[in-house]
Amino acid sequence: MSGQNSRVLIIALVLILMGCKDFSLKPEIAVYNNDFESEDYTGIEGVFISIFESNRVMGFFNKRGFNLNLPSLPEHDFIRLTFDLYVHDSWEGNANLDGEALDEKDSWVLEIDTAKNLKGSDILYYETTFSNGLCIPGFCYTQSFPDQFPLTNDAKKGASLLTNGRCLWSNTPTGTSMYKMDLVFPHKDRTAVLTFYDKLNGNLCDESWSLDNLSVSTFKKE
Ligand SMILES: [Ca+2]
Ligand SMILES: [Ca+2]
Ligand SMILES: [Ca+2]
Repeated sequence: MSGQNSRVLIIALVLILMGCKDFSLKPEIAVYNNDFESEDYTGIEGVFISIFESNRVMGFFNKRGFNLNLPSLPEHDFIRLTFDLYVHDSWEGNANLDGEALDEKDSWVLEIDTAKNLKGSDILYYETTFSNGLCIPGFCYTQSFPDQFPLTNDAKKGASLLTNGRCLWSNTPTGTSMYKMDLVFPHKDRTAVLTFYDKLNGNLCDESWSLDNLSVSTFKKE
């Protein structure tokens, strides 16, 4: 399966699961849960905690991120991650997609088992872009989410909450957009390393992200 096809499969699975009201009936096993309030960072490399609106979050990050090591998973066919992703300040999404500088996009990335030397098609790689930029009829700093890069959607599409910015836009009441992420990947190995990072181009005050309420579960094919 090509990388593109596997991404399509992942999107399809996410859509199916999101639309499945009986999800709790599947044999889903919780394997990790952290709201970062209790200072338990077992398995995490790259811990950086800050307070955002009276809440402890992982981050904020710019051009970096963290790993979560899960060393003993139950037997499973799929791994599911849910978390709150805070997109702070002036992310421009795909703003430069049609220009010369493709690297200028503001991406957020999740990789699973990067170091396991998997075949290219088996590497689990999720990349999307977010935008907090202007989006009016006729002009929009588009983003890829809720799809993966390089698809295009309006800025802030799918956001669950808009709140104050973090730094550059700290006085802007819509300067942060929060997304309730829910991602499912085919995965069988009994260990997993989850790598969360970004490919931002501005500095930390210009654009950054934080993450909270991270849960991981596994389930088997029925
Ligand atoms: Ca928290
Ligand atoms: Ca920016
Ligand atoms: Ca940017």
